[in-house]
Amino acid sequence: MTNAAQAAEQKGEVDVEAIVIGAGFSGLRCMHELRSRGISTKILEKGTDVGGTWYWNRYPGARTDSESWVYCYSFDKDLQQEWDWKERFPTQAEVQAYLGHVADRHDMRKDIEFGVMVEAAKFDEDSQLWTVTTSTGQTYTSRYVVAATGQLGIQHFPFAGVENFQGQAYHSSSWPKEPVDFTGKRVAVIGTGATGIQIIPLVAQEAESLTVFQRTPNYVMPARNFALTDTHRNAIKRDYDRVWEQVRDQPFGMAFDPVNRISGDTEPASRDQVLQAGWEAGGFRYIFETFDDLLTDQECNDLASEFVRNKIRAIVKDPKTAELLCPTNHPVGGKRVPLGHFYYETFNRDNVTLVDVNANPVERFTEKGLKTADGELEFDVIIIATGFDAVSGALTHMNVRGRDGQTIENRWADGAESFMGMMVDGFPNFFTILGPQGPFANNPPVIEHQAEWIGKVITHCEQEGKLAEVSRQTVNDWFRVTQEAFDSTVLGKGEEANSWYLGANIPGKAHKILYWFGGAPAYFDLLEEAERRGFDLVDARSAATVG
Ligand code: NA7
Repeated sequence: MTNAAQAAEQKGEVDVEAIVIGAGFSGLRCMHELRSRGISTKILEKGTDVGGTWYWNRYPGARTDSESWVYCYSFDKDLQQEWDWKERFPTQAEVQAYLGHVADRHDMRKDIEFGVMVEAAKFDEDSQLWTVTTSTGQTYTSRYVVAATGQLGIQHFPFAGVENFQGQAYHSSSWPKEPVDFTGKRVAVIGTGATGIQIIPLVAQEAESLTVFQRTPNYVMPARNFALTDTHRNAIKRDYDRVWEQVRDQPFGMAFDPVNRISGDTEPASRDQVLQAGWEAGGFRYIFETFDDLLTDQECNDLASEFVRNKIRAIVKDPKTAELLCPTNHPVGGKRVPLGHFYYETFNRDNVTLVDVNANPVERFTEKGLKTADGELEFDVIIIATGFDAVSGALTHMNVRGRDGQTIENRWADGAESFMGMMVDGFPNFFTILGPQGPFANNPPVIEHQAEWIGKVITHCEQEGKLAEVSRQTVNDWFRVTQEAFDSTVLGKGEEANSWYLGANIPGKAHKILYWFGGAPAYFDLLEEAERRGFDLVDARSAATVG
């Protein structure tokens, strides 16, 4: 503990050693980590329960795109034996129940304040403490702040006039707790990202009519969800150590074995068979269990892209609709690949219409529906599935001030940057989980590694009497290798297709790669290397002049 902080704490100025913002997957794991290191921790949470992303995104069809047995924590072996996942891809309700169970099991709720929004966090250079202010006007002083604010906290709502609309309008991430009844209703869904693609097949079954507004078609993989049997669950539980080893070694943090196959070494006649097997296996297995060079070799990616387009053409009966659903301006993986639950099949229903927003843009809400370039369309319910100011939005919308009063919004004016997704120069003792340039992978294992690393940094700083701070150079160096890793893939074309992981989905947002695409295992190794170097912290005394 630094002298100033010690003095402040002795004077009773520290309310708690660490404030964690958010009680989702990251916040709960972080609380566990810090508590186990003897750091007193309080979570401030906007929602009225734990869950984070899984609390807010309760729209029909919301479920994970990662398999349940790896979309969870590994730190508590008894928990993984005790919890029974019901399906391959669990629903929002099931994931939220799981997180509630974790919070209860580890007696976390007593240190979580629900229903409070953090409005500001300010670092004081004299006391070297943070002051966090909430929507209720309450302030807390702490030595550390961890923003476990998730990647999808700030919704993108690009249309004006919703207040004039006489029907029901919902953004997917502010869905009412009570189910919405679509029976006999004329419904619109705007947006066909991972969210819209989950909503559309379910709403189509209830609504009188469903109009889908699509701007960029996606490569939608069939999820092929199934209920887990006791046999399957028990096999996973018996084998959990190996499952976590697979996750540790797989580039995207999934429990898949390496296939050790590249397209160039595979007989042309067999390539379709390989892709067919991946397509049949469901989920992300099409990407990760077919060809290892699918995301790095243009020819291989072209093959995989055309294979999906041909599937769309085979499934969707109306040729015009099928062509509209075929992505052509980006490679498979150039935008986050969504999983569909009979998504393409839904367009064979008589009550479903696809509108190409490029030819007929949505302009605004009206009293009766939507004004598009072609005229007004009337609806009873409009669902806005237009995504998020992802990764950085939750922090740039919060008044976070570091050294010299600089806001993080200002620091990130040219695009969000951090050291390994966790630390930003000029913001001492401040951490992010799943921040910019962290791995693009199944989130829970990434969260676990990051929470543990942050815990180690804090312990180190407490022991050495240091501030946890990195230099601008360290951040720049990490960004450079992140860019290099991304450039070695074929995914750069996602920029033309408004990919959110490039910041390209929000008008005016700086385009910058927001994820490490160098593989989760390499990232975990680099975390260990940084630890051996003393976490790449600057000397607290010279921190103010670094950069
Ligand atoms: P996404 O993936 O950002 O998808 C948003 C969708 O909304 C996408 O199809 C957009 O088209 C569309 N969109 C955005 N703005 C407009 C306007 N102005 N007009 C028409 N259509 C628009 O968000 P999701 O919520 O689906 O998924 C976010 C992540 O959550 C997901 O990847 C998972 O990690 C979980 P575009 O593609 O930009 O042309």
